[in-house]
Amino acid sequence: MIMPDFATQVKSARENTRCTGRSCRIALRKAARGAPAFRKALPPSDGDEMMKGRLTHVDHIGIAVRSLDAAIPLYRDVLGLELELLDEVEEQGVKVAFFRCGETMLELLEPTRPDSPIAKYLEKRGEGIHHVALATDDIEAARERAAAGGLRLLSEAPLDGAHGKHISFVHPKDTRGVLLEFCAHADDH
Ligand code: CMX
Repeated sequence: MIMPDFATQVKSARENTRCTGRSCRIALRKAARGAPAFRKALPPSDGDEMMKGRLTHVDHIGIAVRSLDAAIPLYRDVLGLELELLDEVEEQGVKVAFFRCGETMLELLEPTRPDSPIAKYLEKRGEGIHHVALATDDIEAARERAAAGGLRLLSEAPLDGAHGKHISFVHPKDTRGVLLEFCAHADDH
């Protein structure tokens, strides 16, 4: 489906909902969520196909750190977040600590070996936000949609991640400089 440009979408929403300013932005949000009264403000989509591999929420934000021992007290004791899980993902060369913050988690990542992607990241950019992970209940469909949109997937199949999840990365150069991860509970896949 080819999406009209942004100006055309706003014009169409204004015409269809006869609204301006803030109310128009609300109408566009409702249209984007598929609220029936506003659906006509957006171009038609083939419903079921669009739902497959839908990205439902930010599952976690990955933060590269040099040392979990040094970083955990900040997030647990100073910020007061609940430390939910410590894990090691051998395949990725990382040790991780997950902190719950509502529906979203913060994942601190420390490299366990020099060829870990996190070690390379720290060397080049220092500590900071490394990736944003988006949850889906169908990781294969999310991968297919991304690939069909011309995005480069960084593995040929989903990988095992922490927390018993299946994960898959998209190249940051294809997503405006953000390393995106799709993740799904193993049971969902
Ligand atoms: N976010 C944004 N940009 C990034 C990035 C990141 N996390 N990592 C690398 N880049 C950028 C680099 O800055 C560089 O840009 P420039 O060419 O403009 O300098 C470019 O991408 C290439 O980076 P690189 O340092 O040469 O690294 P590689 O190409 O060898 O690898 C990447 C980059 C993303 C392909 C690799 O890190 C990868 O495969 N990542 C996915 C796996 C992963 O990150 N695992 C750790 C987390 C595991 C977990 O959560 O469990």
